[in-house]
Amino acid sequence: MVLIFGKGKTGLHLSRFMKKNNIPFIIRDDKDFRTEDLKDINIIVTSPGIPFYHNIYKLGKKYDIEVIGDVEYAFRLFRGKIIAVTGTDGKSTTTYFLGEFLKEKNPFVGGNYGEPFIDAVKQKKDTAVLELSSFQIYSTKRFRPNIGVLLNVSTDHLNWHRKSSHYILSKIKMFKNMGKENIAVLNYDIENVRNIPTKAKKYYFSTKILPSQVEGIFCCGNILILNVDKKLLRLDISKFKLKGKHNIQNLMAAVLTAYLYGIPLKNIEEKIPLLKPLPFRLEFAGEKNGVLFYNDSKSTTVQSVMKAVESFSDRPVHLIIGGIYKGGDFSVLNNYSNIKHVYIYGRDRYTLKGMVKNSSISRELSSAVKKAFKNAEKGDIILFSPGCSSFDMFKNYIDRGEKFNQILERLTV
Ligand code: UMA
Repeated sequence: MVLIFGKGKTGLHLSRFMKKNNIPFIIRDDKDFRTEDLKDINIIVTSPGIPFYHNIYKLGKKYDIEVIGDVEYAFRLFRGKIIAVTGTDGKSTTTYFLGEFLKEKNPFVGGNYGEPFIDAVKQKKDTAVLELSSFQIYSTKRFRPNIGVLLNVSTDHLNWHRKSSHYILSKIKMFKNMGKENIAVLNYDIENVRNIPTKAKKYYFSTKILPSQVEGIFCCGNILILNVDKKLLRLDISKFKLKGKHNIQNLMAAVLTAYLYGIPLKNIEEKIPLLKPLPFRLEFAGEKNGVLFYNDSKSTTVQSVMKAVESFSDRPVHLIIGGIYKGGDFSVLNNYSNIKHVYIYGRDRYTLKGMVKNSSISRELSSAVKKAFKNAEKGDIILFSPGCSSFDMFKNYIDRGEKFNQILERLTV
């Protein structure tokens, strides 16, 4: 019998799958689990949010019951091809791009982004494009994708992983499992990503010209150059709508991956002008009194705040950050000359205030927005890029983004 541990979205989808396939199971979480529940259990399947130091792992060891995450469980049952995207930032956007490029193949697109991987098994899909968080990779054992994409690595989620080496290890894990018939798509510009240990064939993406012997993709202005199998191919991206260098990186990773998967370059090129920012990912939210508002509620790391600020390098920015601090050095924000002022709100506002010089604090998001609007002049940008978790005041980043839009609607000129 299976013990599903966790009663969130993952637990719910796992239990639906097991019901449909007549797999005996019980579902528990911290609130109702008792050690006696382990009596007839031969495997425990955890949800991504169950940390590696949780007691369920210790109990599994003690009673000799295997404990695996939902991704490993689905992997053992899935018969199609897997493209897995991971990294600290840009995972959702890159996964979405890939979903668009592969659309005619009708792939499953999910993982950390949207629906859990088990749904791909249920739907008997030929291909799964998965966004995987470090939480999800950590709880795998044999999981290995046909194509693995690593966008970047920085020390996000230190509160969950406790040590940065642990976090980095979990990102590397899936590449270690890959064999020479698999493909790794890696960021050439980050040394520890470039040199990641794997037997998979490596292809790279870079914002600088790649040496001719290195296979991959790089950009020159509005042109992407693909160097694969001794062929040099060009791709026009002048109609690509998303802002920022990081989105070019995400695009390059997705184009290269889709091409290596077998999608003709012409079909990929046609889709590029149609790509849109994901909701609450540096999304234009409106204009008031000549002041432009951008909603980047999905930003939960200092790296994503930096990328958002850099996207407006030619404009004065009033930056709003705050929530639950997950680690990272926010003092880097002191180096940006385009930031006029930083408005900090939420539970960990004092911690953040200690790092950011030109800043002020408010308890509520609405007061921070009002202050920013009062100070902003025509042509300025008000950028909501919290860089922290949302759970102090909101259900998740979507709820947080929606609340920001409501505050904006009610702002009086
Ligand atoms: N629980 C416990 N004890 C714990 C922790 C959790 O009992 O210590 C149980 C509770 O019953 C709780 C449930 O586990 O209700 C929650 O499980 P979960 O946190 O794994 O949440 P799910 O609803 O299953 O959502 C998960 C992902 N959540 C996390 O990784 C924290 C979702 O990513 C993902 O979309 C979903 O699976 C589908 O695959 C969200 C996320 O915030 C979007 N991800 C992080 C991020 O993007 O930064 C990694």
